Amino acid sequence: MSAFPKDFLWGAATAAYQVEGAHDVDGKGPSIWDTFSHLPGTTYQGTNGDVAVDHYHRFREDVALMAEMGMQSYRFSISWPRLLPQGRGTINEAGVKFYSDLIDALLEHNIEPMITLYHWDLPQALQDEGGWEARSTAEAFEEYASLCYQRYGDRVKLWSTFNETVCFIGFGYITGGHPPGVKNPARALQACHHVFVAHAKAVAAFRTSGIDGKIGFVNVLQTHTPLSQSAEDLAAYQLAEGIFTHWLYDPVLKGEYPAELLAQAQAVWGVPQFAPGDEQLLRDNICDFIGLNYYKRETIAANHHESHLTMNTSGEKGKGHQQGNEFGFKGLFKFVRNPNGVYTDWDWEIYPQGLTEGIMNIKARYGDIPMYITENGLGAKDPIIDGEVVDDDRIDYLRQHIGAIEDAINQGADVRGYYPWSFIDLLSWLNGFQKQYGFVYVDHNKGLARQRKKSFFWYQKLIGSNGAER
Ligand code: BGP
Repeated sequence: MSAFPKDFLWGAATAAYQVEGAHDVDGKGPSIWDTFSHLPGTTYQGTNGDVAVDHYHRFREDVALMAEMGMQSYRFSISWPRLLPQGRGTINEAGVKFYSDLIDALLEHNIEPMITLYHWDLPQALQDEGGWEARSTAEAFEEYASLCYQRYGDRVKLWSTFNETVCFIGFGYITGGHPPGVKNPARALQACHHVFVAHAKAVAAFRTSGIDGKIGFVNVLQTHTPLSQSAEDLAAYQLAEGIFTHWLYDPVLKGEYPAELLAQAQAVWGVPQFAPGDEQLLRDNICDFIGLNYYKRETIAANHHESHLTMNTSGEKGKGHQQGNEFGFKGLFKFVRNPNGVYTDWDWEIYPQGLTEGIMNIKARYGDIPMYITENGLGAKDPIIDGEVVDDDRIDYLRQHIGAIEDAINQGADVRGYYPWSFIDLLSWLNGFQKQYGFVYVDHNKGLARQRKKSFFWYQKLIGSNGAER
Protein backbone atom coordinates (compact mmCIF):
# COMPACT_ATOMS: atom_id res chain seq x y z
CA MET A 1 0.00 0.00 0.00
CA SER A 2 1.25 3.46 -0.86
CA ALA A 3 0.22 6.81 0.61
CA PHE A 4 -1.13 8.01 -2.73
CA PRO A 5 -4.84 8.77 -2.61
CA LYS A 6 -7.15 6.65 -4.78
CA ASP A 7 -7.88 9.49 -7.19
CA PHE A 8 -4.23 10.54 -7.53
CA LEU A 9 -3.44 11.22 -11.20
CA TRP A 10 -0.44 9.46 -12.72
CA GLY A 11 0.42 11.34 -15.86
CA ALA A 12 3.22 12.70 -18.01
CA ALA A 13 3.89 16.02 -19.70
CA THR A 14 5.04 17.65 -22.95
CA ALA A 15 4.86 21.11 -24.55
CA ALA A 16 3.67 22.09 -28.02
CA TYR A 17 6.89 23.47 -29.49
CA GLN A 18 8.89 20.52 -28.23
CA VAL A 19 6.74 17.75 -29.75
CA GLU A 20 4.37 18.96 -32.42
CA GLY A 21 6.46 20.03 -35.39
CA ALA A 22 4.19 21.11 -38.28
CA HIS A 23 5.45 24.62 -37.58
CA ASP A 24 3.94 26.16 -40.69
CA VAL A 25 1.18 23.67 -41.47
CA ASP A 26 -2.60 24.21 -41.76
CA GLY A 27 -2.51 27.96 -41.15
CA LYS A 28 -0.33 28.13 -38.04
CA GLY A 29 1.43 31.48 -37.55
CA PRO A 30 5.06 31.73 -36.45
CA SER A 31 5.95 31.90 -32.76
CA ILE A 32 8.95 33.62 -31.19
CA TRP A 33 10.62 30.20 -30.92
CA ASP A 34 10.20 29.58 -34.66
CA THR A 35 12.00 32.85 -35.27
CA PHE A 36 14.64 32.55 -32.55
CA SER A 37 15.67 28.94 -33.22
CA HIS A 38 16.41 29.85 -36.83
CA LEU A 39 18.91 32.55 -35.84
CA PRO A 40 22.48 31.23 -36.07
CA GLY A 41 24.07 30.19 -32.79
CA THR A 42 20.97 30.28 -30.61
CA THR A 43 20.39 26.54 -30.01
CA TYR A 44 22.44 23.36 -29.75
CA GLN A 45 23.76 22.60 -33.24
CA GLY A 46 20.97 24.66 -34.78
CA THR A 47 18.22 22.26 -33.68
CA ASN A 48 14.64 23.53 -33.85
CA GLY A 49 11.02 22.46 -33.54
CA ASP A 50 10.13 22.61 -37.26
CA VAL A 51 9.44 18.87 -37.20
CA ALA A 52 10.22 18.03 -33.54
CA VAL A 53 8.81 14.50 -33.10
CA ASP A 54 5.88 15.20 -35.42
CA HIS A 55 3.25 14.69 -32.74
CA TYR A 56 0.95 16.89 -34.84
CA HIS A 57 0.63 14.10 -37.39
CA ARG A 58 1.16 11.14 -35.05
CA PHE A 59 -0.90 12.09 -32.05
CA ARG A 60 -3.23 9.09 -32.36
CA GLU A 61 -0.30 6.68 -32.22
CA ASP A 62 1.11 8.64 -29.26
CA VAL A 63 -2.19 8.63 -27.37
CA ALA A 64 -2.44 4.86 -27.91
CA LEU A 65 1.00 4.52 -26.29
CA MET A 66 -0.10 6.71 -23.37
CA ALA A 67 -3.11 4.47 -22.90
CA GLU A 68 -0.99 1.34 -23.07
CA MET A 69 1.34 2.74 -20.40
CA GLY A 70 -1.74 3.34 -18.25
CA MET A 71 -1.49 7.12 -18.10
CA GLN A 72 -4.43 8.69 -16.31
CA SER A 73 -3.72 12.28 -17.31
CA TYR A 74 -1.70 14.08 -19.99
CA ARG A 75 -0.30 17.57 -19.55
CA PHE A 76 0.26 19.31 -22.90
CA SER A 77 0.35 22.89 -24.07
CA ILE A 78 -1.52 24.70 -26.80
CA SER A 79 0.37 26.64 -29.41
CA TRP A 80 -1.20 30.09 -29.30
CA PRO A 81 -0.21 30.97 -32.92
CA ARG A 82 -1.74 27.70 -34.15
CA LEU A 83 -5.12 28.99 -32.93
CA LEU A 84 -4.60 32.71 -33.50
CA PRO A 85 -1.86 33.22 -36.11
CA GLN A 86 -1.78 36.97 -35.41
CA GLY A 87 -2.12 36.49 -31.63
CA ARG A 88 -5.66 37.87 -31.66
CA GLY A 89 -8.52 38.28 -34.12
CA THR A 90 -8.81 35.74 -36.94
CA ILE A 91 -9.22 32.17 -35.70
CA ASN A 92 -7.44 29.31 -37.47
CA GLU A 93 -10.10 26.59 -37.34
CA ALA A 94 -7.68 23.87 -38.46
CA GLY A 95 -5.56 24.59 -35.39
CA VAL A 96 -8.62 24.55 -33.10
CA LYS A 97 -9.56 21.18 -34.57
CA PHE A 98 -6.14 19.64 -33.89
CA TYR A 99 -6.46 20.10 -30.12
CA SER A 100 -10.13 19.19 -30.19
CA ASP A 101 -9.27 15.87 -31.84
CA LEU A 102 -6.41 15.32 -29.38
CA ILE A 103 -8.73 15.93 -26.42
CA ASP A 104 -11.33 13.51 -27.84
CA ALA A 105 -8.66 10.86 -28.39
CA LEU A 106 -7.47 11.25 -24.80
CA LEU A 107 -10.97 11.04 -23.38
CA GLU A 108 -11.75 7.94 -25.44
CA HIS A 109 -8.86 6.32 -23.55
CA ASN A 110 -9.94 7.75 -20.17
CA ILE A 111 -6.93 10.04 -20.05
CA GLU A 112 -7.70 13.35 -18.37
CA PRO A 113 -6.31 16.33 -20.31
CA MET A 114 -4.43 19.05 -18.42
CA ILE A 115 -3.91 22.08 -20.62
CA THR A 116 -1.09 24.60 -20.30
CA LEU A 117 -2.11 27.73 -22.17
CA TYR A 118 1.37 29.24 -22.43
CA HIS A 119 4.52 27.19 -22.68
CA TRP A 120 6.71 29.94 -24.17
CA ASP A 121 5.65 30.05 -27.85
CA LEU A 122 4.28 33.60 -28.06
CA PRO A 123 2.90 34.55 -31.49
CA GLN A 124 5.65 36.45 -33.31
CA ALA A 125 3.03 39.02 -34.36
CA LEU A 126 2.60 40.00 -30.70
CA GLN A 127 6.35 40.12 -30.10
CA ASP A 128 6.53 42.57 -32.99
CA GLU A 129 4.18 44.81 -30.99
CA GLY A 130 6.34 44.63 -27.84
CA GLY A 131 5.67 41.11 -26.52
CA TRP A 132 5.28 40.83 -22.75
CA GLU A 133 6.60 44.35 -22.29
CA ALA A 134 3.38 45.61 -23.88
CA ARG A 135 0.29 45.52 -21.72
CA SER A 136 -1.78 44.77 -24.82
CA THR A 137 -0.24 41.25 -24.83
CA ALA A 138 -2.04 40.55 -21.54
CA GLU A 139 -5.32 41.55 -23.20
CA ALA A 140 -4.57 39.34 -26.21
CA PHE A 141 -3.85 36.47 -23.79
CA GLU A 142 -7.27 36.88 -22.22
CA GLU A 143 -8.84 36.66 -25.70
CA TYR A 144 -6.81 33.55 -26.51
CA ALA A 145 -7.63 31.91 -23.16
CA SER A 146 -11.34 32.62 -23.64
CA LEU A 147 -11.24 31.00 -27.07
CA CYS A 148 -9.72 27.88 -25.51
CA TYR A 149 -12.40 27.84 -22.79
CA GLN A 150 -15.17 28.13 -25.39
CA ARG A 151 -13.84 25.38 -27.61
CA TYR A 152 -12.44 22.91 -25.06
CA GLY A 153 -14.06 23.83 -21.76
CA ASP A 154 -16.86 21.29 -22.20
CA ARG A 155 -14.28 18.49 -22.02
CA VAL A 156 -11.23 19.79 -20.13
CA LYS A 157 -11.29 20.30 -16.35
CA LEU A 158 -7.65 21.04 -15.52
CA TRP A 159 -6.07 24.23 -16.82
CA SER A 160 -2.95 26.19 -16.14
CA THR A 161 -2.20 29.60 -17.55
CA PHE A 162 1.62 29.86 -17.66
CA ASN A 163 4.61 27.58 -17.47
CA GLU A 164 7.65 28.75 -15.50
CA THR A 165 7.83 32.53 -15.54
CA VAL A 166 11.34 32.26 -14.12
CA CYS A 167 12.50 30.66 -17.39
CA PHE A 168 10.78 32.60 -20.12
CA ILE A 169 11.21 35.92 -18.34
CA GLY A 170 14.59 35.12 -16.75
CA PHE A 171 16.19 33.68 -19.87
CA GLY A 172 14.16 35.92 -22.19
CA TYR A 173 14.93 39.25 -20.48
CA ILE A 174 17.88 38.80 -18.11
CA THR A 175 20.39 36.30 -19.50
CA GLY A 176 19.14 36.64 -23.08
CA GLY A 177 19.37 32.92 -23.87
CA HIS A 178 15.70 32.59 -24.84
CA PRO A 179 13.64 34.87 -27.08
CA PRO A 180 13.44 37.82 -27.25
CA GLY A 181 17.10 37.75 -26.12
CA VAL A 182 17.02 40.89 -23.94
CA LYS A 183 19.45 41.48 -21.04
CA ASN A 184 17.81 44.05 -18.83
CA PRO A 185 16.41 43.33 -15.34
CA ALA A 186 14.09 46.36 -15.32
CA ARG A 187 12.47 45.28 -18.58
CA ALA A 188 12.22 41.77 -17.13
CA LEU A 189 10.27 42.96 -14.10
CA GLN A 190 7.76 44.92 -16.16
CA ALA A 191 7.29 42.03 -18.61
CA CYS A 192 6.81 39.69 -15.63
CA HIS A 193 4.16 42.01 -14.21
CA HIS A 194 2.21 41.81 -17.46
CA VAL A 195 2.34 38.03 -17.21
CA PHE A 196 0.74 38.23 -13.75
CA VAL A 197 -1.89 40.59 -15.15
CA ALA A 198 -2.53 38.23 -18.08
CA HIS A 199 -2.84 35.32 -15.66
CA ALA A 200 -5.32 37.18 -13.45
CA LYS A 201 -7.41 38.24 -16.44
CA ALA A 202 -7.47 34.66 -17.74
CA VAL A 203 -8.49 33.34 -14.30
CA ALA A 204 -11.30 35.92 -14.12
CA ALA A 205 -12.51 34.88 -17.59
CA PHE A 206 -12.34 31.22 -16.56
CA ARG A 207 -14.54 31.85 -13.53
CA THR A 208 -17.18 33.66 -15.55
CA SER A 209 -17.08 31.03 -18.32
CA GLY A 210 -18.96 28.54 -16.13
CA ILE A 211 -16.47 25.73 -16.82
CA ASP A 212 -16.67 23.01 -14.25
CA GLY A 213 -12.92 22.84 -13.66
CA LYS A 214 -9.87 24.26 -11.90
CA ILE A 215 -7.26 26.74 -13.01
CA GLY A 216 -3.72 27.21 -11.74
CA PHE A 217 -0.21 28.36 -12.56
CA VAL A 218 2.94 26.30 -13.09
CA ASN A 219 6.21 27.40 -11.50
CA VAL A 220 9.66 26.00 -11.09
CA LEU A 221 9.95 24.63 -7.57
CA GLN A 222 13.37 26.04 -6.81
CA THR A 223 14.68 24.50 -3.62
CA HIS A 224 17.76 26.32 -2.37
CA THR A 225 20.43 25.57 0.15
CA PRO A 226 23.14 27.96 1.39
CA LEU A 227 26.72 26.94 0.58
CA SER A 228 27.73 27.58 4.20
CA GLN A 229 26.22 28.88 7.41
CA SER A 230 28.17 32.13 7.13
CA ALA A 231 26.08 35.27 7.59
CA GLU A 232 26.73 36.41 4.03
CA ASP A 233 25.81 33.05 2.44
CA LEU A 234 22.66 32.91 4.55
CA ALA A 235 21.71 36.42 3.45
CA ALA A 236 22.33 35.44 -0.19
CA TYR A 237 20.16 32.34 0.28
CA GLN A 238 17.30 34.40 1.78
CA LEU A 239 17.44 36.74 -1.16
CA ALA A 240 17.34 33.87 -3.67
CA GLU A 241 14.28 32.49 -1.84
CA GLY A 242 12.67 35.92 -2.03
CA ILE A 243 13.22 36.30 -5.75
CA PHE A 244 12.72 32.76 -7.03
CA THR A 245 9.89 31.78 -4.73
CA HIS A 246 8.14 34.73 -3.12
CA TRP A 247 8.24 37.07 -6.14
CA LEU A 248 7.00 34.39 -8.49
CA TYR A 249 4.44 32.61 -6.28
CA ASP A 250 2.97 35.35 -4.08
CA PRO A 251 1.18 37.25 -6.88
CA VAL A 252 -0.68 34.11 -8.02
CA LEU A 253 -1.23 32.48 -4.62
CA LYS A 254 -1.63 35.51 -2.33
CA GLY A 255 -2.66 38.07 -4.91
CA GLU A 256 0.15 40.48 -4.05
CA TYR A 257 3.90 40.93 -4.38
CA PRO A 258 6.20 40.46 -1.37
CA ALA A 259 6.10 44.02 0.01
CA GLU A 260 9.73 44.54 0.93
CA LEU A 261 11.13 43.24 -2.36
CA LEU A 262 8.56 45.23 -4.32
CA ALA A 263 9.60 48.43 -2.57
CA GLN A 264 13.28 47.68 -3.25
CA ALA A 265 12.70 46.93 -6.94
CA GLN A 266 10.63 50.05 -7.42
CA ALA A 267 13.26 52.16 -5.63
CA VAL A 268 16.13 50.80 -7.75
CA TRP A 269 14.48 50.39 -11.17
CA GLY A 270 11.14 52.17 -10.94
CA VAL A 271 9.34 48.94 -11.88
CA PRO A 272 7.03 47.13 -11.92
CA GLN A 273 4.61 49.88 -12.78
CA PHE A 274 0.99 49.11 -11.98
CA ALA A 275 -2.00 50.29 -14.00
CA PRO A 276 -5.08 51.37 -12.01
CA GLY A 277 -6.94 48.29 -10.86
CA ASP A 278 -3.99 45.86 -11.10
CA GLU A 279 -3.75 45.33 -7.36
CA GLN A 280 -7.42 44.44 -7.11
CA LEU A 281 -7.19 42.23 -10.20
CA LEU A 282 -4.37 40.18 -8.65
CA ARG A 283 -6.14 39.96 -5.29
CA ASP A 284 -9.40 38.74 -6.83
CA ASN A 285 -7.90 36.01 -8.99
CA ILE A 286 -5.68 33.69 -7.07
CA CYS A 287 -5.18 30.11 -8.26
CA ASP A 288 -7.22 27.00 -7.49
CA PHE A 289 -4.00 24.98 -7.48
CA ILE A 290 -0.28 25.32 -8.09
CA GLY A 291 1.77 23.22 -10.52
CA LEU A 292 5.34 22.53 -9.42
CA ASN A 293 8.18 21.62 -11.79
CA TYR A 294 11.09 20.13 -9.89
CA TYR A 295 14.35 18.87 -11.36
CA LYS A 296 17.20 20.00 -9.10
CA ARG A 297 18.35 21.86 -6.04
CA GLU A 298 20.38 25.08 -6.25
CA THR A 299 23.21 25.93 -3.88
CA ILE A 300 23.52 29.63 -3.15
CA ALA A 301 26.49 31.72 -2.03
CA ALA A 302 27.31 35.40 -1.57
CA ASN A 303 28.65 37.03 -4.70
CA HIS A 304 31.14 39.84 -5.07
CA HIS A 305 31.82 39.64 -8.80
CA GLU A 306 30.23 40.14 -12.19
CA SER A 307 29.46 36.84 -13.93
CA HIS A 308 27.65 35.56 -16.95
CA LEU A 309 25.69 32.35 -17.47
CA THR A 310 27.50 29.49 -19.17
CA MET A 311 25.06 26.66 -19.62
CA ASN A 312 26.02 23.07 -20.14
CA THR A 313 24.13 22.25 -23.35
CA SER A 314 26.37 19.36 -24.42
CA GLY A 315 25.77 16.79 -21.69
CA GLU A 316 29.50 16.68 -20.90
CA LYS A 317 29.83 16.88 -17.13
CA GLY A 318 31.54 19.97 -15.74
CA LYS A 319 30.54 22.34 -18.55
CA GLY A 320 28.02 24.17 -16.35
CA HIS A 321 28.60 26.25 -13.24
CA GLN A 322 31.89 25.24 -11.73
CA GLN A 323 34.45 27.12 -9.68
CA GLY A 324 35.40 30.39 -11.26
CA ASN A 325 32.52 30.20 -13.70
CA GLU A 326 29.46 30.69 -11.56
CA PHE A 327 26.39 32.62 -12.54
CA GLY A 328 24.90 35.21 -10.25
CA PHE A 329 24.18 38.85 -9.61
CA LYS A 330 26.97 41.01 -8.24
CA GLY A 331 26.36 41.98 -4.64
CA LEU A 332 23.36 39.67 -4.35
CA PHE A 333 24.02 35.93 -4.81
CA LYS A 334 25.37 33.29 -7.14
CA PHE A 335 24.62 29.65 -8.00
CA VAL A 336 27.49 27.34 -7.14
CA ARG A 337 28.31 23.68 -7.38
CA ASN A 338 27.54 21.79 -4.19
CA PRO A 339 30.69 19.98 -3.05
CA ASN A 340 28.55 17.14 -1.68
CA GLY A 341 26.13 17.01 -4.59
CA VAL A 342 25.41 14.24 -7.10
CA TYR A 343 25.07 15.73 -10.57
CA THR A 344 23.63 14.70 -13.95
CA ASP A 345 25.71 14.94 -17.11
CA TRP A 346 24.12 18.37 -17.62
CA ASP A 347 25.33 19.50 -14.18
CA TRP A 348 21.90 19.47 -12.54
CA GLU A 349 22.05 18.32 -8.93
CA ILE A 350 19.99 15.21 -8.19
CA TYR A 351 18.42 15.81 -4.78
CA PRO A 352 15.08 14.05 -4.26
CA GLN A 353 14.60 15.33 -0.70
CA GLY A 354 14.48 18.79 -2.23
CA LEU A 355 11.10 17.88 -3.67
CA THR A 356 9.72 17.02 -0.22
CA GLU A 357 11.29 20.16 1.26
CA GLY A 358 9.98 22.33 -1.55
CA ILE A 359 6.43 21.00 -1.29
CA MET A 360 6.44 21.52 2.46
CA ASN A 361 7.81 25.07 2.07
CA ILE A 362 4.97 25.90 -0.31
CA LYS A 363 2.45 24.49 2.15
CA ALA A 364 4.01 26.45 5.01
CA ARG A 365 3.82 29.74 3.11
CA TYR A 366 0.54 29.34 1.18
CA GLY A 367 -1.55 27.00 3.30
CA ASP A 368 -3.59 24.08 2.02
CA ILE A 369 -3.23 24.78 -1.68
CA PRO A 370 -3.75 21.71 -3.90
CA MET A 371 -0.55 20.85 -5.79
CA TYR A 372 0.34 18.90 -8.88
CA ILE A 373 3.92 17.95 -9.70
CA THR A 374 3.67 19.10 -13.29
CA GLU A 375 7.25 18.22 -14.32
CA ASN A 376 10.08 16.09 -12.95
CA GLY A 377 12.58 13.95 -14.79
CA LEU A 378 16.11 13.05 -15.78
CA GLY A 379 17.72 14.37 -18.95
CA ALA A 380 20.25 11.81 -20.20
CA LYS A 381 21.74 10.15 -23.24
CA ASP A 382 20.06 6.78 -22.83
CA PRO A 383 22.04 3.59 -23.47
CA ILE A 384 20.74 1.20 -26.13
CA ILE A 385 21.67 -2.42 -25.42
CA ASP A 386 20.71 -5.09 -27.97
CA GLY A 387 18.12 -2.77 -29.41
CA GLU A 388 16.48 -2.04 -26.04
CA VAL A 389 16.61 1.43 -24.44
CA VAL A 390 17.81 0.61 -20.95
CA ASP A 391 17.17 3.83 -19.04
CA ASP A 392 17.88 2.52 -15.55
CA ASP A 393 19.17 5.92 -14.37
CA ARG A 394 15.81 7.47 -15.23
CA ILE A 395 13.94 4.75 -13.36
CA ASP A 396 16.13 5.39 -10.30
CA TYR A 397 15.58 9.12 -10.52
CA LEU A 398 11.81 8.83 -10.84
CA ARG A 399 11.58 6.17 -8.11
CA GLN A 400 13.38 8.41 -5.64
CA HIS A 401 11.31 11.45 -6.49
CA ILE A 402 8.05 9.54 -6.23
CA GLY A 403 9.23 8.49 -2.77
CA ALA A 404 9.84 12.16 -1.99
CA ILE A 405 6.26 13.02 -2.99
CA GLU A 406 4.95 10.19 -0.84
CA ASP A 407 6.91 11.64 2.10
CA ALA A 408 5.28 15.03 1.54
CA ILE A 409 1.82 13.44 1.39
CA ASN A 410 2.57 11.63 4.64
CA GLN A 411 3.47 15.00 6.14
CA GLY A 412 0.09 16.40 5.17
CA ALA A 413 0.61 17.99 1.74
CA ASP A 414 -2.29 17.92 -0.73
CA VAL A 415 -0.50 16.57 -3.82
CA ARG A 416 -2.97 15.37 -6.45
CA GLY A 417 -0.96 14.26 -9.42
CA TYR A 418 2.45 13.53 -10.93
CA TYR A 419 3.50 14.38 -14.47
CA PRO A 420 7.03 13.23 -15.24
CA TRP A 421 8.81 15.15 -17.95
CA SER A 422 8.35 13.77 -20.47
CA PHE A 423 5.97 11.31 -22.02
CA ILE A 424 8.17 10.97 -25.11
CA ASP A 425 11.68 12.06 -26.11
CA LEU A 426 11.36 15.57 -27.49
CA LEU A 427 13.23 18.73 -28.34
CA SER A 428 15.05 20.29 -25.43
CA TRP A 429 14.95 24.06 -26.04
CA LEU A 430 18.70 24.63 -26.03
CA ASN A 431 20.01 21.04 -25.92
CA GLY A 432 18.56 19.52 -29.07
CA PHE A 433 17.30 15.94 -29.18
CA GLN A 434 20.29 14.41 -27.37
CA LYS A 435 18.93 15.27 -23.93
CA GLN A 436 16.29 12.56 -23.57
CA TYR A 437 13.58 12.53 -20.92
CA GLY A 438 10.88 10.24 -22.28
CA PHE A 439 9.30 6.87 -21.56
CA VAL A 440 9.14 6.50 -25.34
CA TYR A 441 12.23 6.73 -27.54
CA VAL A 442 12.06 8.37 -30.96
CA ASP A 443 14.46 7.12 -33.59
CA HIS A 444 15.48 10.10 -35.72
CA ASN A 445 17.25 7.75 -38.14
CA LYS A 446 14.16 5.65 -38.71
CA GLY A 447 11.51 8.17 -39.67
CA LEU A 448 10.77 9.12 -36.05
CA ALA A 449 9.65 5.59 -35.16
CA ARG A 450 8.46 5.23 -31.56
CA GLN A 451 9.92 2.61 -29.21
CA ARG A 452 8.98 1.78 -25.62
CA LYS A 453 11.88 2.15 -23.17
CA LYS A 454 12.51 0.06 -20.08
CA SER A 455 11.02 2.92 -18.01
CA PHE A 456 7.77 2.62 -19.99
CA PHE A 457 7.11 -0.83 -18.53
CA TRP A 458 8.33 0.23 -15.10
CA TYR A 459 5.92 3.21 -15.01
CA GLN A 460 3.09 1.02 -16.35
CA LYS A 461 3.47 -1.30 -13.33
CA LEU A 462 3.78 1.59 -10.93
CA ILE A 463 0.58 3.19 -12.20
CA GLY A 464 -1.21 -0.15 -12.05
CA SER A 465 -0.38 -0.42 -8.34
CA ASN A 466 -1.07 3.28 -7.56
CA GLY A 467 2.57 3.89 -6.74
CA ALA A 468 3.14 0.83 -4.55
CA GLU A 469 5.25 -1.25 -6.96
CA ARG A 470 8.35 0.71 -7.71
C1 BGP B 1 11.42 22.95 -18.02
C2 BGP B 1 10.51 23.23 -19.19
C3 BGP B 1 10.34 22.09 -20.13
C4 BGP B 1 11.56 21.24 -20.32
C5 BGP B 1 12.32 20.97 -19.04
C6 BGP B 1 13.66 20.32 -19.23
O1 BGP B 1 11.99 24.12 -17.56
O2 BGP B 1 9.24 23.60 -18.73
O3 BGP B 1 9.79 22.59 -21.31
O4 BGP B 1 12.31 21.59 -21.40
O5 BGP B 1 12.51 22.14 -18.29
O6 BGP B 1 14.61 21.29 -19.55
P1 BGP B 1 15.74 21.05 -20.60
O7 BGP B 1 15.04 20.69 -21.86
O8 BGP B 1 16.47 22.34 -20.68
O9 BGP B 1 16.58 19.97 -20.05
